[in-house]
Amino acid sequence: MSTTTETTATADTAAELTDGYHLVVDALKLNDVRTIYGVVGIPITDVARVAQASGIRYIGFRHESDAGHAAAAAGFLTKKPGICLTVSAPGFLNGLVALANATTNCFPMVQISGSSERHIVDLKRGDYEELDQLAAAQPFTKAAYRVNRVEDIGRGIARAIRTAVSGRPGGVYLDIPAAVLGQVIDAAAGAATLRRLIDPASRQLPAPEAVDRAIDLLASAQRPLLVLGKGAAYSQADKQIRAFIEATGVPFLPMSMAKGLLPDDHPQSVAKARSLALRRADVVMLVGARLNWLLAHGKPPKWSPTVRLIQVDISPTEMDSNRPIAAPVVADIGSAMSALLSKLKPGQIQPQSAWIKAIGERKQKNVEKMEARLNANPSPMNFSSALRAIRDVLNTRPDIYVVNEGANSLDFTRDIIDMREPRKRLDVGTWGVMGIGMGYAIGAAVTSGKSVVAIEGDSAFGFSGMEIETICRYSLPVVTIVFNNGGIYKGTDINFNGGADPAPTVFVSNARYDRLIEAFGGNGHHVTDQQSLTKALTDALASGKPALINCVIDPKAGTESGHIGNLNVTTKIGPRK
Ligand code: ADP
Ligand code: TZD
Ligand code: MG
Repeated sequence: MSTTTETTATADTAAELTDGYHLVVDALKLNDVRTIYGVVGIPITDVARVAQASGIRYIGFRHESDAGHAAAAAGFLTKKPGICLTVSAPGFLNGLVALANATTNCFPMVQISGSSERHIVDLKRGDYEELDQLAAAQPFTKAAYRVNRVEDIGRGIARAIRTAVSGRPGGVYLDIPAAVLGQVIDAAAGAATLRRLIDPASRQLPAPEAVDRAIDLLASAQRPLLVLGKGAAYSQADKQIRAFIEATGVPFLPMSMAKGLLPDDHPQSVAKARSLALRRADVVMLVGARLNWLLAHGKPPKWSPTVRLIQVDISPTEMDSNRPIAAPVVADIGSAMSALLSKLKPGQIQPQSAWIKAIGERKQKNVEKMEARLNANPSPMNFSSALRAIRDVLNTRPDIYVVNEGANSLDFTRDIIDMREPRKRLDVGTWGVMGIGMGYAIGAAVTSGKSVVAIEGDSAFGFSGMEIETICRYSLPVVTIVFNNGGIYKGTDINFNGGADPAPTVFVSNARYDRLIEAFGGNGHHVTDQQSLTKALTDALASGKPALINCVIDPKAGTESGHIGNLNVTTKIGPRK
């Protein structure tokens, strides 16, 4: 009898109290967070445990950069910030790479990190994992906040989420010191501090005169072009964008992560006549694409010296960053495209037929050139022949996510693998960063429940390769294809010193990446020709199980830095002993 009473008393007491750990989880849940990506340890292990117990999915990684990249991918795909959880100092810094990358790419993400004792850290008394994380995060993020009292957890999480997802999306850092996580308070009082965000990413309507200006400029064009960037893909305004493009007949160029927003085989796509379209267009409308290095800063000779520009972007300060924008449209893309559509009069925008014809002819010429390369069947395989086999399998599965990184592995894949559905391609993005591969693949698989094919250079794969254990642990439908040419760009460089050390760009030749995944119960395939590649990929996709295909590519295939070799600064002296 007395035992029963005691048990009830304990339960009652527990029900009346809460702590920082529970409030973090409750605040996230209240704002519809369903998944946390992280690596646990002091002081945040119990955040993950409490999250799991309360029905939030916790995906544990082997390295924080990968957890962060997964969260960033989730942010891009869902329009809600992906959440990454890290431990103090080194774990925080590992995650920060991904947070900075998310910010650079305009993906919404929140990194929540535990941190060490403030009164020790701030006097530099030497705490376990001591670092002023708030200060360290500031320059690399859209914003960085710290919660100093348990009753501010709800406010901190609400602020972090709204900051990440509103306006131009980006990465937000939220610092929660261990002591705050451990603070115990009255449960009802704690619950009262939580807040559910109302409309965290409000629509931003364009000014009517900005819309008129844009339409007038486009209507005055003879050779108009529309460039779709990953901001357009992110906006999920797929219907309005397609309707505007089809209503106007304006040719469009998808940036790499906007591929599939309209299908790559759409008759108005100029992806296969990119250089000609950019060089000759007289009016270009940028939709969620920055005029940065990926678009040669809008400068001749890649662009016409007299081109006039329209830019649709949520960020007013993006305008004029490189070339003057004649018609800025500051708005969210969905609202902007709806407004443009509603103001557009039938037949008002008419690209010259000679322009459409010139693009069509160039496309055909380039496709024929590419087909010749794709139809060759060299032994060992090169990038084109391997990608032809992969393309033929993926053509039957437009629902599959494609993650892609490397140098030559990136360029050839982007050009050869057509995308037919929006937001199905995730790649190295604005920074051209290596290491996103397994994180993005896991983020896409977890978010969508669909299959992912990660096409990876062997160097690129190495940055996050250990996460194949994570993929196996959670039985995710991820097929990783490693284009194994034995090195960074290629596997045949020599050491100019003639010594025993390998050249800076080369790896162990004939490495068996397929055996790595077998250590964790996944399926490894080692392929050296198109037929076995086709079979391995088909089987792997049909099984829905984790697989890794070690795809042997000629070590001589590949060029320095792929398509951006021109960015290497070389002198006539060159490397020497
Ligand atoms: P890409 O690399 O594909 O050319 P960028 O990352 O350079 O694309 O450009 C994306 C742009 O999209 C950024 O300038 C960003 O401000 C903008 N953007 C992101 N989301 C939205 C949105 N919902 N509405 C309008 N613009 C957006
Ligand atoms: N480190 C990081 C984080 N990002 C980078 N972009 C690089 C280093 C430099 N780098 C590139 O720009 S591409 C690349 C590196 C190391 C790898 C290219 O080799 P790969 O691809 O095997 O992945 P290919 O197919 O052999 O060209
Ligand atoms: Mg390589």
